[in-house]
Amino acid sequence: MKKKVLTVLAAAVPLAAAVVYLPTASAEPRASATPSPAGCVAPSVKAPAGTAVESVTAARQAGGTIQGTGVLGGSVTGVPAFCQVTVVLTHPGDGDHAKVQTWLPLTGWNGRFQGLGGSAYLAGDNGVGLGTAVKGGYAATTTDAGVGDALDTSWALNAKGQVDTALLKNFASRSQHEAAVVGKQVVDGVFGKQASYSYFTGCSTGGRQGYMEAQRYPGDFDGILADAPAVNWDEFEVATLWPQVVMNNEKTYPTDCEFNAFTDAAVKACDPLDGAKDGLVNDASRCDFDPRKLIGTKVVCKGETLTITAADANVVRKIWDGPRTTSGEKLWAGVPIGASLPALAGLNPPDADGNVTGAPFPVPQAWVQLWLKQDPSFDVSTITYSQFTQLFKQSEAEYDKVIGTDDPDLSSFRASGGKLLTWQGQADQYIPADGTVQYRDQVVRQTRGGAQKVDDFYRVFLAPNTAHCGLNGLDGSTDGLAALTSWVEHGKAPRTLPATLINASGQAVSRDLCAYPEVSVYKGHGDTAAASSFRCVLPHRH
Ligand SMILES: [Ca+2]
Ligand SMILES: [Ca+2]
Repeated sequence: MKKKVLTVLAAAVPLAAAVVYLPTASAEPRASATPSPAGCVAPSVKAPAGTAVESVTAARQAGGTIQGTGVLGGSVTGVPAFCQVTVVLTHPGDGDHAKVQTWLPLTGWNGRFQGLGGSAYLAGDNGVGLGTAVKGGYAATTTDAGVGDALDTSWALNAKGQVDTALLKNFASRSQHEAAVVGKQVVDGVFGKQASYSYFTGCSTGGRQGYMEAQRYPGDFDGILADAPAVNWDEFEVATLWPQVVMNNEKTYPTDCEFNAFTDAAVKACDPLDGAKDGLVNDASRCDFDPRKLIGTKVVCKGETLTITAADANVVRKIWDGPRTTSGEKLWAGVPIGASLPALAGLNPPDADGNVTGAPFPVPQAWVQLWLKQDPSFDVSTITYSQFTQLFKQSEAEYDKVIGTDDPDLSSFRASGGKLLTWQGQADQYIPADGTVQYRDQVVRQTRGGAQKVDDFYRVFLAPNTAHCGLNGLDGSTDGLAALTSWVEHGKAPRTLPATLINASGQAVSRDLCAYPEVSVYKGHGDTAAASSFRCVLPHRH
């Protein structure tokens, strides 16, 4: 289980080796002068408002292969020599120490600055993203926000056993902004020249941080690439525990193999609804598969023949439907049809007596135990349906303003000329894309001129059959940063986002991802493996 968790979390790290780079603007050397640092020496850094600088150090690094730190690991090869500047910040009185790292290429700087976000409970990058950025010519900055690794939540509670609100604020909102302020100064100090453009990139927690920047610190970045964003944190972080709550309350624990039988059947049934049997569910909103169709079906799991029961189908129906109150009011989106079910509905191996128990995904489990219950020993398997509703509402009441990251007022970001670009997999097993498009719909409602005006500065692209942060290399690839730099620097708004996707048969196919709310439909002729056989249209609502 742990290995699986790490594999999917690692998907949030741009694995350079696995990414197929399309011909892009970001890969071109910039024509303008590219200053080299006079030397790798610690620059003077003015403390961002509310902070004090504890130390500034600089060290020349040889580059080469960079190994990612912590549980996410990963590596990037061929990184040129760089200057590493480390600035430690504190918020006086809070006793925190946030480490802001900036990596500056010693040669070939492209004139751009890039801030990098984190994954799960990791606030920043583990080195792989920084190395990839330097390799691409960027000067790059990240911060650890004074917290821990991706699954390290030891910082959640203070010595009194209460929520450490200072560290939560670091993680939720302020440290990323402070890193941007510091990183830009470091670039200026080391190169003797300000960056021409500044960008932010992140997926999952990193995506959420990008949205927080756009909402609260609209002047920090010219362009923000915020993928599969963990916005609506207060809601979905509880909602992702729902599959476990369903299994425990229904006392039914389908195996991974049985869950996958439901997903495979649904994908197969929904594939042709978009006009092309291409192994992709292009319009997920049309996919409405009744899990009861599988009752009585026999599936072979690890050599054993199992029969799908009505109880199994009921569990899947509730997980796809998503959390509801006991009176039937919908609380949040469920796991999307087509997304991996065992990711959140994982099981522990049977004990000596053959009893099976759920293995909750550690990220929402920690959120409930620590930030909601303030009790690290709280057993999430005891949560009833009515207690689930209470936890969900508690999370909204206490944390919406802290980490919800769902303020639809992007007028200042828009006025500053910023561009916000997002892609997300429609088979995201951790963060349903429904929350992301719901946010965009709210921005549209809030913006005079509606969707057309929003398209001028904020676009969302959905990727069929793609898992959480999957286009970073596991499920396919796209070059969102190239599209973003072209938008920011040349005013070319991306109408589509060219991508490589992996269809249900495991084949790589090219597709132009459509800007939400448009969906991809088959033209009726031509190779279904080619993007040119499809076009983007507004979906038929039904
Ligand atoms: Ca299809
Ligand atoms: Ca909220």
